[in-house]
Amino acid sequence: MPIDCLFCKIVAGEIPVEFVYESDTVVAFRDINPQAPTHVLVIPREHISTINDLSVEDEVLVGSLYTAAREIAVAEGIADAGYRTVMNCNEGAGQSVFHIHLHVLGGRPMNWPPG
Ligand code: DGP
Repeated sequence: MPIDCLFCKIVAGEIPVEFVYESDTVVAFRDINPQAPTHVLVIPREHISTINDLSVEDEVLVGSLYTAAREIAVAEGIADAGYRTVMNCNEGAGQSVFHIHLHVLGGRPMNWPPG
């Protein structure tokens, strides 16, 4: 685990956060700065810094982020109305925590294109 990774500390339980979903490979919790009525972050337990660091061995793990998102959307009651999943890569795209995470946003209309 990288010494200063905030999300690794959350996975390890060093920073108390309520998980809205957890499995052997991923956990999910509410964003501290929500941009929609539902704003959940789904992260792998394993540290991966950015999308650029993914390898073919991670394909199942990345898929599990999405199946978690689907379950969360159902539990949050936003699956039918629609929701957005976003994973930012590097600063230029707005990534601020360098442990990959899938944003799950819903509960309001979503605009396109995103800002
Ligand atoms: P991004 O900008 O794509 O790297 O998203 C990082 C998100 O992480 C951002 O929306 C705010 C959220 N976040 C940062 N620190 C914490 C924290 O300590 N707890 C929680 N729950 N969310 C955090």
